[in-house]
Amino acid sequence: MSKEQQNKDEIFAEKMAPSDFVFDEKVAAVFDDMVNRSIPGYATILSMIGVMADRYYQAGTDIYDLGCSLGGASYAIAEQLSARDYSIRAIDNSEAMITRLQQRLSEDHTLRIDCRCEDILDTEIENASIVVLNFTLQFIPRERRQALIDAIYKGLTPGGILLISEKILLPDPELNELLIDLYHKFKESRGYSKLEISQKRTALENVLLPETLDAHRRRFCDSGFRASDVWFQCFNFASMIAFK
Ligand code: GEK
Repeated sequence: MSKEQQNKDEIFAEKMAPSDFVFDEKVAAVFDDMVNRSIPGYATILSMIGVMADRYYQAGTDIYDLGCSLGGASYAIAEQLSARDYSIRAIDNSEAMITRLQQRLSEDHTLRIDCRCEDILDTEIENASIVVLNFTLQFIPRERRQALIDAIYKGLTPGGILLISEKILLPDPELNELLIDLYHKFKESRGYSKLEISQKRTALENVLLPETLDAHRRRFCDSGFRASDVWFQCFNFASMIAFK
């Protein structure tokens, strides 16, 4: 583990005035720790994305990792495809994330990961057999999500797949509250205090906008995906696959 990966997330540890969450340098510096302690099953999700990429990657196509942060999904895919002639486009609109990812990539020239700082709403997706949206769509304004999924569908080759993970809403309010509460217990078990959990929740309120699994399914169907389903879920976090 590199020195950078050991940085502990203490961003919300002290009492502070509420403000919206942003993917700035402070977050990028502790992101590995944050994501591992905040997303139940994160390490499993990444390695399974690698396994699925290995099955569905088509030679001569590109892989897109949209909202790549520090490239967790890209690295997992690169590891699985290391013996093949793959090409990954890792995109994020946080300069802090991309600067750090570039630095990491410069340490290993065997990786075929090309990263760039760009709004994924402007990304031209073409000749893709795999598109990854690992906990990214939830940060896109709701009214722009259909157009993004449409663009992904259009850019996928026949037989291509979309791998997407999201924080989700449950239609039943009681169950929804229960899963949120269990999720907060999970965070406490990972060392976050009640104050950290509540301040982060407030910071994400206007920024991370979850939807139900049905809303996601409907959107995939409306874009033209022939089938989609959940392949992993823990509390209110779910990973889905959609097939072109
Ligand atoms: C992982 N996928 O480790 N354009 C580009 N990037 C964006 C946009 C946008 N419009 N909106 C948000 N992002 C990663 C984890 S984190 C999830 C993804 C989380 C980026 C944002 O800058 C951030 O890096 C990422 O989406 C979301 O597998 O922190 O919960």
